[in-house]
Amino acid sequence: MSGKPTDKPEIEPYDGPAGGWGSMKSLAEIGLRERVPPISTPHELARQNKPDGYMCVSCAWAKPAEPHPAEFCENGAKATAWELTGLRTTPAFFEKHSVSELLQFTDYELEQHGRLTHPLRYNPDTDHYEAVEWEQAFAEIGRELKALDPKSVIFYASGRASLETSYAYSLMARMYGSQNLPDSSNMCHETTSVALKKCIGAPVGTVKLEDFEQCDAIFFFGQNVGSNAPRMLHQLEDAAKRGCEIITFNPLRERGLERFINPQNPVEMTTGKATRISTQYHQVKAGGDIAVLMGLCKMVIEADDAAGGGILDAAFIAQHTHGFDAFAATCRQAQWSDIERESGLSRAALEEAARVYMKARNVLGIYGMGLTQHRLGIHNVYMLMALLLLRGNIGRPGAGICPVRGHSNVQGQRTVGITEKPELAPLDKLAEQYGFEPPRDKGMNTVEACEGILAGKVHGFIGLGGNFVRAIPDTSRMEPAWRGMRLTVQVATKLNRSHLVNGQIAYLLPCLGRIEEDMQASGPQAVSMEDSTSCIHGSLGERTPASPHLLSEMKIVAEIAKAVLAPNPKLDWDAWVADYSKVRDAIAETYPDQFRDFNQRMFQPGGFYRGNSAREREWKTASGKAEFIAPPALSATGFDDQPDLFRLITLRSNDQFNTTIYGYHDRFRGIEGTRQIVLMNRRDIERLALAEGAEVALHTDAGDRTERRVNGLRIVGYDIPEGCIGAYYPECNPLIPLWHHAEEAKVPAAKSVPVRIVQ
Ligand SMILES: Nc1nc2c(c(=O)[nH]1)N[C@H]1C(S)=C(S)[C@@H](COP(=O)(O)OP(=O)(O)OC[C@H]3O[C@@H](n4cnc5c(=O)[nH]c(N)nc54)[C@H](O)[C@@H]3O)O[C@H]1N2
Ligand SMILES: Nc1nc2c(c(=O)[nH]1)N[C@H]1C(S)=C(S)[C@@H](COP(=O)(O)OP(=O)(O)OC[C@H]3O[C@@H](n4cnc5c(=O)[nH]c(N)nc54)[C@H](O)[C@@H]3O)O[C@H]1N2
Ligand SMILES: [Mo]
Repeated sequence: MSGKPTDKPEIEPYDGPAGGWGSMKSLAEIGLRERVPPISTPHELARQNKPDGYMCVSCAWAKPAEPHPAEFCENGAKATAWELTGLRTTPAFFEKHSVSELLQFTDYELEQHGRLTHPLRYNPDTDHYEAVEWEQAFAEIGRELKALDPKSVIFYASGRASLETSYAYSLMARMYGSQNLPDSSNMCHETTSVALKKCIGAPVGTVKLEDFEQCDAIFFFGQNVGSNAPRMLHQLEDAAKRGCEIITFNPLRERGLERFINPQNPVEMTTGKATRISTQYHQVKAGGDIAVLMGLCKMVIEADDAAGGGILDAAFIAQHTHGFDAFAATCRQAQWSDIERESGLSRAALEEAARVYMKARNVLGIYGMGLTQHRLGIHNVYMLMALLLLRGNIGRPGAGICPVRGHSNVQGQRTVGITEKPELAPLDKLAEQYGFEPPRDKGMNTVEACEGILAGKVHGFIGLGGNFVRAIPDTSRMEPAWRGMRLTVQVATKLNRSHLVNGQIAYLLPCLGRIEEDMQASGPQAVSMEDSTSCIHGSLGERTPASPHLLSEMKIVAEIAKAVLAPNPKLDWDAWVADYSKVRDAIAETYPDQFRDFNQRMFQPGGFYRGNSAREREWKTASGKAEFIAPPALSATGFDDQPDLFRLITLRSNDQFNTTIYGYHDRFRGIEGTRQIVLMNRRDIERLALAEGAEVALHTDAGDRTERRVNGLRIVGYDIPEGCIGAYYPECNPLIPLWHHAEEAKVPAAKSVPVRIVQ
């Protein structure tokens, strides 16, 4: 099986569970697809997410102290095979294909040639990438950066690079004079970082793995666990078997949230007996979660009113929260007709969910992009937090909030200084530790960087991983503007579209992956990362690198730093590269509370916990208490409903990691051989006199004059609420206006884009 698109795509409902033999079969195909030598994948997978092994390059879900014999999942294995691939994208490949030609390739075609092997410079005269020496690359990048205004240069990071590299990278940017440090989290959980900081005083989740053993109910919003954090299915399965109620809100019936067969459980595998995951499944409208949560909070508050107390945790509310009275008044005034209309759910369904909430002693709130990627995304998070606060469901065992992060070190990158917000970096400490004056003004986040590029104010872009041009909104406007930059440098493992849309001077610098041995002067180097539960893990790669010409990300950052910065007696970049434990010592000095004894603790089973004030019921907020914040509207979409204006949800398939398209099998959704589809309710298809299988275009209708359109999508009748449609990311990114983003957090609102269906 090649994983390529086919002329005859198959669309059939998938009846199996998540996991099970389907995932074992898929695993076997992956090895073949990537031409990984058969013995090497099992060996590497056995080391995945183990205390003495390496941390999976896929998602950021927590790694238990006592791992399963095989602590990996189908998609983690795909990510591993993707990195270990036997295929190579060499200078000969670039001799054969011009950049203009490569621009016609799909995302899948670009990455399928395997790992990059040599540093490359774009030659605009021939329109080809050509191999260069590393020294020459660093010298020219250094010269160019020195000639640019630091405030016009962006230093992006995509959420994978280690804590060590990320710390060094953000330090280098600040020493150079730039605080333009956007991160992939600007497109992802920045909504969480802004909202949780404001309401509980900590920007990250409070839940730890042990809480899954003690919760009585889980309220689960907008996260596709079966595809995007499959190892969490183990915790959900155990909780479900204990009788924990799992109440799910998602427009789509995602398979992992319905049923799961644990591939590592021989009895389940032979009997085919799946565990039911969700006890209630509510197909909320895209953007309808504020209304859902308003309904739930209203029920709880009014039930307490009626009973004369005893349902709310009045003592907790009095001692620990602020703003309850105003919030409760808003809930009491909310009308059920509005709640039902905006959520798309009946009062009876919401009452059923609320009853579980009121009965449960300990409740977890879990969520993903379904809450964060909306115009009013921060209010989604405030509302989920409010529901938990009503019964004191935070800061005690089995209770709390759990945003499921994306990239394997995305949370950690923010922890060690990759942030454009000066208040989030310990600037005084850095000034003292390294004897320099860091920039104090706010830098650009992802959306602001794009605005700067469109306005011609940004002249340089350094990308530490990722595929920025493809991941951001408004692709058709951004690509031409991108070429106006003077310098673009991409540090990467595989070729993607961001490497083809180039500034005047463009470099593509290939780096080691996390699974590969990182040999430096003092010996092989380990690195570390932080998971979704704030636990920090060491990771040691042992694989022979894909090419002898690759450098580690740490080395590349250090060489750029040396080329652009004046020597600093307090910072020896070469010594850091020779021995990463020195970087960890430096991190521990900058963040003594969280990283003390970093080198001693990094291989502790289960990782070491860096702490969370809200988990201790210490509220670092403006009022010194946890905040109830009432929403300004019941819809999170930020636009008015109009006839035939659809809410487009941009989705990941089960066969991709963000812009990396492994193949064309969206197994759980029963879509095979194509990504050019639009999922649509059958009543909508009928009402618009369309037909399943018909080809249509999507057209954004957001009230501005820019034309945004994606053609050639085939209609698939699907179980999705009326008025909502689904289509794949990144193919549909040209439809999202850059200004259509979450208030304050500026996360592109990729889960409710106003579009019309045209022919
Ligand atoms: N295999 C694999 N793993 C990954 C990734 C990958 O691409 N592939 N990406 C990684 C990254 S960076 C991230 S951020 C995470 C993303 O993981 P998720 O947070 O799961 O993100 P999405 O796949 O975009 O899916 C969001 C879910 O929200 C639902 N949804 C959409 N709109 C709404 C809404 O308005 N309300 C509610 N309640 N639900 C809604 C969708 O149906 C979908 O099930 O996964 C990480 N892990
Ligand atoms: N419409 C829509 N847009 C979205 C989203 C959505 O749901 N809908 N989701 C958003 C989210 S949550 C995110 S996180 C962003 C993702 O945005 P990014 O993080 O920028 O994109 P990725 O697709 O993860 O990047 C893939 C590339 O990373 C490089 N890479 C892989 N491993 C390594 C490594 O170890 N080191 C280095 N240096 N490079 C490596 C490879 O070259 C690969 O091609 O997209 C966002 N965009
Ligand atoms: Mo993400």
